[in-house]
Amino acid sequence: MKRRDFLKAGTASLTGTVLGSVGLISWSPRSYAQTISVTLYITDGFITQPDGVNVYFKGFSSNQNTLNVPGEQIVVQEGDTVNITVVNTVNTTHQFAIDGLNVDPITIRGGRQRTLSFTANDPGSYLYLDPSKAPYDRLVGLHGGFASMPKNRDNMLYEGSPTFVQQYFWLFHDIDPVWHNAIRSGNRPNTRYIPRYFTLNGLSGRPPGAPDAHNPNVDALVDPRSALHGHIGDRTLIRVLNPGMCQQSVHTHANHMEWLTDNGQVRDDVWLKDCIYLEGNAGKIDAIFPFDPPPDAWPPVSTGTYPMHLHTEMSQTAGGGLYMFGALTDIHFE
Ligand SMILES: [Cu+2]
Repeated sequence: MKRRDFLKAGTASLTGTVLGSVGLISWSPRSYAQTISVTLYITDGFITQPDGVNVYFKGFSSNQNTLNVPGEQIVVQEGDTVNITVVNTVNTTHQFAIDGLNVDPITIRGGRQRTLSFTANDPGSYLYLDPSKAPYDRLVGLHGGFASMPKNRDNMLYEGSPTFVQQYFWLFHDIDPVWHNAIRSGNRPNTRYIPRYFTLNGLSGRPPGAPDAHNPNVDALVDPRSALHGHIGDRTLIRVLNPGMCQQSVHTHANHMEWLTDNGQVRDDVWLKDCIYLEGNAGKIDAIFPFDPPPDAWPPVSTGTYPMHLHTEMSQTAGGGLYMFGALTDIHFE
Protein backbone atom coordinates (compact mmCIF):
# COMPACT_ATOMS: atom_id res chain seq x y z
CA MET A 1 0.00 0.00 0.00
CA LYS A 2 1.29 3.42 -0.82
CA ARG A 3 1.78 5.82 2.08
CA ARG A 4 -0.88 8.08 0.53
CA ASP A 5 -3.45 5.31 0.52
CA PHE A 6 -2.44 4.25 3.97
CA LEU A 7 -3.04 7.72 5.31
CA LYS A 8 -6.48 7.73 3.75
CA ALA A 9 -7.25 4.35 5.24
CA GLY A 10 -5.86 5.58 8.52
CA THR A 11 -8.40 8.33 8.90
CA ALA A 12 -11.20 5.97 7.93
CA SER A 13 -10.51 2.91 10.03
CA LEU A 14 -6.99 2.39 11.30
CA THR A 15 -7.42 4.59 14.34
CA GLY A 16 -4.78 2.57 16.10
CA THR A 17 -1.87 3.68 13.96
CA VAL A 18 -0.64 7.19 14.20
CA LEU A 19 1.95 8.87 12.03
CA GLY A 20 4.56 11.36 13.06
CA SER A 21 3.08 14.30 11.24
CA VAL A 22 -0.01 14.19 13.42
CA GLY A 23 1.69 15.25 16.63
CA LEU A 24 0.20 13.93 19.82
CA ILE A 25 -0.25 10.18 19.72
CA SER A 26 -3.92 9.27 19.76
CA TRP A 27 -5.03 5.78 20.50
CA SER A 28 -8.28 3.83 20.69
CA PRO A 29 -8.18 0.34 22.14
CA ARG A 30 -9.60 -2.55 20.15
CA SER A 31 -10.77 -5.91 21.37
CA TYR A 32 -9.49 -7.49 18.17
CA ALA A 33 -6.12 -7.63 16.45
CA GLN A 34 -5.56 -5.83 13.16
CA THR A 35 -3.04 -5.90 10.39
CA ILE A 36 -1.03 -2.70 10.48
CA SER A 37 0.91 -1.86 7.33
CA VAL A 38 3.41 0.97 7.17
CA THR A 39 5.81 1.94 4.38
CA LEU A 40 9.04 3.78 5.11
CA TYR A 41 11.34 5.22 2.43
CA ILE A 42 15.07 5.48 3.02
CA THR A 43 16.00 8.89 1.64
CA ASP A 44 18.91 11.26 2.18
CA GLY A 45 19.67 14.95 2.00
CA PHE A 46 20.73 17.95 4.06
CA ILE A 47 19.09 19.54 7.07
CA THR A 48 20.03 23.11 7.98
CA GLN A 49 21.17 23.49 11.58
CA PRO A 50 20.57 26.60 13.75
CA ASP A 51 23.93 28.15 12.81
CA GLY A 52 23.15 27.80 9.09
CA VAL A 53 25.33 24.74 8.50
CA ASN A 54 23.80 22.08 6.24
CA VAL A 55 24.38 18.61 7.66
CA TYR A 56 23.91 15.35 5.76
CA PHE A 57 21.28 12.88 7.02
CA LYS A 58 19.51 9.72 5.96
CA GLY A 59 16.01 8.99 7.22
CA PHE A 60 13.16 6.49 7.26
CA SER A 61 10.85 8.93 5.55
CA SER A 62 7.12 9.01 4.88
CA ASN A 63 7.60 9.28 1.12
CA GLN A 64 10.39 9.24 -1.42
CA ASN A 65 10.44 13.03 -1.84
CA THR A 66 11.01 13.98 1.77
CA LEU A 67 13.55 13.43 4.52
CA ASN A 68 12.20 12.67 7.98
CA VAL A 69 14.56 12.47 10.95
CA PRO A 70 13.34 10.82 13.11
CA GLY A 71 11.13 8.58 10.99
CA GLU A 72 7.41 8.60 11.53
CA GLN A 73 6.01 7.24 14.78
CA ILE A 74 4.55 3.74 14.61
CA VAL A 75 2.02 2.67 17.23
CA VAL A 76 0.46 -0.80 17.29
CA GLN A 77 -1.41 -2.98 19.73
CA GLU A 78 -0.31 -6.28 21.26
CA GLY A 79 -1.47 -9.10 18.98
CA ASP A 80 -1.50 -7.03 15.79
CA THR A 81 0.15 -8.32 12.66
CA VAL A 82 2.68 -5.64 11.70
CA ASN A 83 4.01 -5.27 8.16
CA ILE A 84 6.72 -2.66 7.76
CA THR A 85 7.83 -2.19 4.17
CA VAL A 86 11.10 -0.36 3.67
CA VAL A 87 11.78 1.12 0.23
CA ASN A 88 15.45 1.94 -0.16
CA THR A 89 15.76 4.88 -2.57
CA VAL A 90 19.51 5.41 -2.01
CA ASN A 91 22.26 3.29 -3.53
CA THR A 92 23.77 1.89 -0.34
CA THR A 93 22.57 -1.25 1.46
CA HIS A 94 20.66 -0.70 4.70
CA GLN A 95 18.90 -2.71 7.37
CA PHE A 96 15.77 -2.24 9.43
CA ALA A 97 15.29 -3.60 12.95
CA ILE A 98 13.40 -2.78 16.13
CA ASP A 99 15.84 -2.53 19.02
CA GLY A 100 14.79 -4.76 21.92
CA LEU A 101 12.21 -6.81 20.01
CA ASN A 102 13.01 -10.37 19.08
CA VAL A 103 12.51 -9.84 15.34
CA ASP A 104 15.18 -10.57 12.74
CA PRO A 105 16.34 -7.46 10.86
CA ILE A 106 15.71 -7.16 7.13
CA THR A 107 18.42 -6.10 4.69
CA ILE A 108 17.44 -3.83 1.81
CA ARG A 109 19.85 -3.27 -1.05
CA GLY A 110 19.93 0.05 -2.88
CA GLY A 111 16.86 0.52 -5.07
CA ARG A 112 15.03 -2.47 -3.56
CA GLN A 113 12.28 -2.94 -1.02
CA ARG A 114 11.61 -5.55 1.66
CA THR A 115 8.84 -6.13 4.19
CA LEU A 116 9.35 -7.05 7.84
CA SER A 117 6.34 -8.94 9.23
CA PHE A 118 5.80 -9.95 12.82
CA THR A 119 3.18 -10.22 15.54
CA ALA A 120 3.37 -7.39 18.07
CA ASN A 121 4.05 -8.58 21.60
CA ASP A 122 5.89 -7.08 24.55
CA PRO A 123 4.03 -3.79 25.10
CA GLY A 124 6.43 -0.89 25.49
CA SER A 125 8.55 1.73 23.74
CA TYR A 126 11.19 0.87 21.18
CA LEU A 127 13.65 2.52 18.84
CA TYR A 128 13.48 1.28 15.28
CA LEU A 129 16.76 1.73 13.50
CA ASP A 130 19.29 0.64 10.95
CA PRO A 131 21.58 -1.64 13.00
CA SER A 132 24.23 -2.00 10.28
CA LYS A 133 27.66 -0.41 10.79
CA ALA A 134 26.45 0.40 14.32
CA PRO A 135 26.16 3.05 15.48
CA TYR A 136 26.81 5.01 12.28
CA ASP A 137 23.70 4.40 10.20
CA ARG A 138 21.52 4.99 13.25
CA LEU A 139 23.39 8.23 14.03
CA VAL A 140 23.13 9.57 10.50
CA GLY A 141 19.36 9.60 10.98
CA LEU A 142 17.98 6.12 10.34
CA HIS A 143 15.84 5.79 13.46
CA GLY A 144 12.32 6.37 14.78
CA GLY A 145 9.91 5.52 17.58
CA PHE A 146 7.82 2.34 17.80
CA ALA A 147 5.23 1.66 20.52
CA SER A 148 3.23 -1.45 21.28
CA MET A 149 0.15 -0.84 23.44
CA PRO A 150 -1.14 -3.58 25.73
CA LYS A 151 -4.24 -5.39 24.48
CA ASN A 152 -7.53 -3.65 25.31
CA ARG A 153 -5.80 -0.80 27.15
CA ASP A 154 -5.66 2.80 26.02
CA ASN A 155 -4.24 4.14 29.26
CA MET A 156 -1.40 1.84 30.31
CA LEU A 157 2.21 1.36 29.23
CA TYR A 158 2.09 -2.28 30.32
CA GLU A 159 -0.67 -4.28 32.01
CA GLY A 160 -1.13 -2.83 35.48
CA SER A 161 1.06 0.24 34.93
CA PRO A 162 0.14 3.66 36.32
CA THR A 163 -2.36 5.17 33.90
CA PHE A 164 -2.22 8.14 31.56
CA VAL A 165 -4.65 10.00 29.32
CA GLN A 166 -2.27 11.07 26.53
CA GLN A 167 1.16 10.11 25.25
CA TYR A 168 4.13 11.54 23.35
CA PHE A 169 7.46 10.36 21.96
CA TRP A 170 10.58 12.34 22.87
CA LEU A 171 13.51 11.25 20.69
CA PHE A 172 16.72 13.00 21.69
CA HIS A 173 19.62 13.06 19.27
CA ASP A 174 23.12 14.51 19.08
CA ILE A 175 24.94 15.22 15.85
CA ASP A 176 28.61 15.38 14.88
CA PRO A 177 28.67 16.89 11.35
CA VAL A 178 32.19 15.53 10.75
CA TRP A 179 30.93 12.01 11.33
CA HIS A 180 27.90 12.63 9.09
CA ASN A 181 30.23 13.80 6.32
CA ALA A 182 32.38 10.69 6.65
CA ILE A 183 29.31 8.45 6.50
CA ARG A 184 28.08 10.35 3.44
CA SER A 185 31.37 9.54 1.71
CA GLY A 186 31.01 5.87 2.61
CA ASN A 187 33.76 5.97 5.24
CA ARG A 188 33.80 5.00 8.86
CA PRO A 189 34.40 8.08 10.99
CA ASN A 190 37.95 8.11 12.36
CA THR A 191 37.78 11.26 14.47
CA ARG A 192 36.75 11.71 18.08
CA TYR A 193 32.99 12.12 18.40
CA ILE A 194 32.22 15.81 18.97
CA PRO A 195 28.46 16.51 18.91
CA ARG A 196 27.67 20.03 17.72
CA TYR A 197 23.86 19.88 17.53
CA PHE A 198 21.24 18.47 19.89
CA THR A 199 17.67 17.82 18.84
CA LEU A 200 14.31 16.75 20.22
CA ASN A 201 12.21 14.89 17.64
CA GLY A 202 14.61 16.24 15.00
CA LEU A 203 14.28 19.92 15.93
CA SER A 204 16.21 22.30 18.14
CA GLY A 205 14.89 25.16 20.23
CA ARG A 206 14.80 28.85 19.29
CA PRO A 207 14.94 31.53 21.96
CA PRO A 208 12.40 34.36 21.65
CA GLY A 209 13.48 36.84 18.97
CA ALA A 210 15.60 34.34 17.04
CA PRO A 211 14.76 33.72 13.38
CA ASP A 212 12.05 31.06 13.15
CA ALA A 213 11.20 31.27 16.85
CA HIS A 214 7.61 29.93 17.25
CA ASN A 215 7.71 28.26 13.81
CA PRO A 216 6.45 24.74 14.58
CA ASN A 217 8.40 23.30 11.64
CA VAL A 218 11.67 24.59 13.08
CA ASP A 219 11.35 25.41 16.79
CA ALA A 220 11.26 22.43 19.19
CA LEU A 221 9.61 24.66 21.80
CA VAL A 222 6.37 24.75 19.80
CA ASP A 223 6.60 21.51 17.78
CA PRO A 224 3.27 19.76 18.47
CA ARG A 225 5.06 16.39 18.62
CA SER A 226 7.22 17.64 21.51
CA ALA A 227 5.59 20.44 23.55
CA LEU A 228 3.30 19.02 26.23
CA HIS A 229 -0.18 20.50 26.51
CA GLY A 230 -2.58 19.55 29.27
CA HIS A 231 -5.00 20.58 31.93
CA ILE A 232 -4.62 19.65 35.58
CA GLY A 233 -4.95 15.87 35.76
CA ASP A 234 -4.04 15.15 32.13
CA ARG A 235 -1.47 12.53 33.04
CA THR A 236 0.92 12.27 30.09
CA LEU A 237 3.11 9.31 29.16
CA ILE A 238 6.41 10.27 27.56
CA ARG A 239 8.26 7.58 25.65
CA VAL A 240 11.85 8.84 25.75
CA LEU A 241 14.29 7.31 23.27
CA ASN A 242 17.92 8.24 22.67
CA PRO A 243 19.30 7.35 19.24
CA GLY A 244 22.28 9.62 19.99
CA MET A 245 25.55 8.85 21.73
CA CYS A 246 25.34 11.26 24.67
CA GLN A 247 23.93 10.38 28.06
CA GLN A 248 21.42 12.95 29.22
CA SER A 249 19.53 14.14 32.26
CA VAL A 250 15.93 14.90 31.27
CA HIS A 251 14.57 17.65 33.49
CA THR A 252 10.99 18.92 33.74
CA HIS A 253 9.91 22.03 35.59
CA ALA A 254 6.52 22.37 37.37
CA ASN A 255 6.11 18.66 38.21
CA HIS A 256 8.34 15.72 38.96
CA MET A 257 7.90 12.77 36.61
CA GLU A 258 6.85 9.26 37.59
CA TRP A 259 9.73 7.08 36.38
CA LEU A 260 8.25 3.80 35.11
CA THR A 261 10.94 2.03 33.07
CA ASP A 262 14.68 2.11 32.49
CA ASN A 263 16.05 0.67 29.23
CA GLY A 264 12.89 -1.40 28.79
CA GLN A 265 12.88 -2.81 32.33
CA VAL A 266 9.89 -1.99 34.52
CA ARG A 267 11.26 -0.43 37.70
CA ASP A 268 10.43 -2.07 41.04
CA ASP A 269 9.16 1.20 42.46
CA VAL A 270 7.82 4.27 40.72
CA TRP A 271 10.05 7.15 41.78
CA LEU A 272 9.07 10.79 41.49
CA LYS A 273 12.00 12.57 39.84
CA ASP A 274 12.47 15.99 38.26
CA CYS A 275 15.65 14.76 36.50
CA ILE A 276 15.81 11.29 34.97
CA TYR A 277 19.04 9.77 33.70
CA LEU A 278 18.87 8.69 30.06
CA GLU A 279 21.65 6.42 28.87
CA GLY A 280 23.50 7.30 25.67
CA ASN A 281 23.80 5.01 22.64
CA ALA A 282 20.14 3.92 22.35
CA GLY A 283 19.09 4.26 25.99
CA LYS A 284 15.40 4.70 26.80
CA ILE A 285 13.04 5.51 29.65
CA ASP A 286 9.30 5.85 30.08
CA ALA A 287 7.87 8.43 32.46
CA ILE A 288 4.53 10.05 33.23
CA PHE A 289 4.28 13.83 33.59
CA PRO A 290 1.27 14.04 35.92
CA PHE A 291 0.06 17.59 35.21
CA ASP A 292 -0.53 18.06 38.94
CA PRO A 293 -0.82 21.63 40.25
CA PRO A 294 2.81 22.84 40.53
CA PRO A 295 3.43 22.05 44.21
CA ASP A 296 5.72 24.89 45.24
CA ALA A 297 3.85 27.84 43.74
CA TRP A 298 2.31 30.46 46.00
CA PRO A 299 -0.27 31.71 45.36
CA PRO A 300 -1.38 28.37 43.84
CA VAL A 301 -1.48 28.23 40.05
CA SER A 302 -3.17 25.87 37.63
CA THR A 303 -2.04 27.39 34.33
CA GLY A 304 1.31 28.50 32.95
CA THR A 305 4.24 27.46 30.79
CA TYR A 306 7.32 25.65 32.08
CA PRO A 307 10.44 24.33 30.36
CA MET A 308 11.80 20.85 29.78
CA HIS A 309 15.49 20.85 29.09
CA LEU A 310 18.47 18.55 29.39
CA HIS A 311 20.88 19.14 32.23
CA THR A 312 24.12 19.07 30.30
CA GLU A 313 24.88 22.60 29.22
CA MET A 314 26.28 21.61 25.82
CA SER A 315 22.96 19.95 24.93
CA GLN A 316 21.32 23.38 25.13
CA THR A 317 23.61 24.85 22.45
CA ALA A 318 24.26 24.59 18.73
CA GLY A 319 27.46 24.94 16.74
CA GLY A 320 29.59 25.07 19.86
CA GLY A 321 28.03 28.12 21.49
CA LEU A 322 24.56 29.28 20.44
CA TYR A 323 22.73 28.98 23.75
CA MET A 324 19.10 27.84 23.81
CA PHE A 325 19.38 26.42 20.30
CA GLY A 326 19.54 22.86 21.66
CA ALA A 327 17.21 20.10 22.88
CA LEU A 328 14.41 21.67 24.88
CA THR A 329 10.67 22.23 24.73
CA ASP A 330 7.81 23.71 26.74
CA ILE A 331 5.13 22.26 29.00
CA HIS A 332 1.82 24.12 28.89
CA PHE A 333 -0.70 23.96 31.73
CA GLU A 334 -3.85 25.17 29.99
CU1 LIG B 1 15.65 23.43 34.67
